[in-house]
Amino acid sequence: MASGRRVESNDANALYRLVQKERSALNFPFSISVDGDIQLTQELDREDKDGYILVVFAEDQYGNQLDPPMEIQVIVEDVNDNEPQCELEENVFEIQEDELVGSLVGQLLAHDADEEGTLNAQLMYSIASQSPAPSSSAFSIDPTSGQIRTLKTLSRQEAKVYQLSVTVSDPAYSTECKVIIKVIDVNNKLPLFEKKDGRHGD
Ligand SMILES: [Ca+2]
Ligand SMILES: [Ca+2]
Ligand SMILES: [Ca+2]
Repeated sequence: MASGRRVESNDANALYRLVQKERSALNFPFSISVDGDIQLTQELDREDKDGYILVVFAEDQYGNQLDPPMEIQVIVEDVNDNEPQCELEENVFEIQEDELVGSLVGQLLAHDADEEGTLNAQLMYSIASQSPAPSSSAFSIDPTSGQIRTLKTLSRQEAKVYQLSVTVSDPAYSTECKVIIKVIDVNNKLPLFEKKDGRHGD
């Protein structure tokens, strides 16, 4: 940040003027003192704007330029001030009841508004709870990708629908995302074909 930065003209009587190079609808959060000190006038938020180009003019009392305008680039560094967000209020997945152990059920999608590729936006996934309460856990989640897989062969007699609460965390914050997994019966379609064919399976 440019807080505390000073510019100095060779002319001791120079008056300083500070403008923002690009047009912006946001307030311009910098000012310059008579001594050429650049100050921050309000808190910066990288998620609103991640950089500024300031132009400093040194002028005499008649507004004539004493020096060529000086450009100062300000990069707003990220802080972790956003908690992870679930992309959907409810993630609904379906899986057939005879799928092999380890089958992919779906991928939970979450988002973090902090700077991509940094720890501030690095998300970790873990299953906080499963309903109906398991005799053994039915699902696992990959901590980095959010991919949910089966830990056992599912049976509709055991449960037709599972509800998972998944904790999604960055290094400072966490949020809970809801996942609904419907267990689909594949066998109930077969008798229809058998009747049409007039044949009976074993
Ligand atoms: Ca922010
Ligand atoms: Ca964050
Ligand atoms: Ca941030």
